[in-house]
Amino acid sequence: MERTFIAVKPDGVQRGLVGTILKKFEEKGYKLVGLKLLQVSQELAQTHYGEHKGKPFFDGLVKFITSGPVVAFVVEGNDVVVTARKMIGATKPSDSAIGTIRGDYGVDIGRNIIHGSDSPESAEREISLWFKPEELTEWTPTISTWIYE
Ligand code: IDP
Ligand code: MG
Repeated sequence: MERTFIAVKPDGVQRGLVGTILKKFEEKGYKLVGLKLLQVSQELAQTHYGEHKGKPFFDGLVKFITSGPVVAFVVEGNDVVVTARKMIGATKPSDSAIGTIRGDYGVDIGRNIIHGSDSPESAEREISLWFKPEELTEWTPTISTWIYE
């Protein structure tokens, strides 16, 4: 089973979209294994977005992601990394299909509601950056046999 890291960014939290977003992942059939609300530090923001350091939007991105609480969570399931990215939509909301999270709720690339890991390697890195091992819970949903053959 694969895991991915998802974060509802400060705009998503401020707009009251946390429940809506969590519901989409729950209804899809993914298992929630970690969840928290936190104020992101400068250090965490810069490390998380390290690949974008030096780009023109980097400072604004760090300022934005540290501007208010973020809801971070980890979901588990078959092919969850790639499927979560499909559920999230393209980086630029105007390129995101209607029905995706960014396509339905986002307008501006700098306020695109949600983050999702872009590969299994990024997911591992981001999960260990945002969560301590003891903050992730192993459990078996009773509905598992109705989601997996
Ligand atoms: P992703 O979130 O879809 O993986 P990335 O290219 O990794 O997209 O960029 C990370 C985040 O940086 C985006 O979600 C967006 O919030 C922000 N970002 C990316 N490109 C721009 C830009 O051109 N202007 C403003 N913000 C940007
Ligand atoms: Mg990215």
